[in-house]
Amino acid sequence: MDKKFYFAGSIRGGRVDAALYRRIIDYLQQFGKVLTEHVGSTNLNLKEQGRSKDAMIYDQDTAWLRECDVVVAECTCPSLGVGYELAFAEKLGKPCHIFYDKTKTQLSAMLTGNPYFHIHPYETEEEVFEILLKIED
Ligand code: 6K6
Repeated sequence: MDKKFYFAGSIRGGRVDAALYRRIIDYLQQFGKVLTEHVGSTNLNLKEQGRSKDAMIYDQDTAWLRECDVVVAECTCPSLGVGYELAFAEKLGKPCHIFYDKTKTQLSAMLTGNPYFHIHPYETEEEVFEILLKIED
């Protein structure tokens, strides 16, 4: 059975790293199915869509968090939604791998201070792929 990944990355928090998300999603697809492929899309509608459409997003994403085997989050660009998803995934007992570029940001102590999370600071994009390969071995 293919592994199911939940990839989390900033949407309304800012799309500066969207192309990197796309490359990580493409890389993960060799190991299984990425449930949240849209996070790597380069032409997203970032506007609030009203409570009912946003409620559909929330319902779908929390269902995918329940369904996934592992969460991979890229956290260089801070995002309230990604922080929420990580806390939600922790409560579900899902393994969570958190990546951030340590030359660009400092991660929240609410993540680095929680021993539940697997935290992967990196300096180059190649390191991200090397770590993902080790995780999947
Ligand atoms: C349609 C197509 C692509 O995106 C949309 C509409 N927006 C969202 N769709 C699905 N998931 C979303 C959307 N907005 C936020 N999320 C979830 O929250 C994603 O799983 C991201 O990991 C995270 C980003 O949160 P914010 O706070 O940066 O938006």
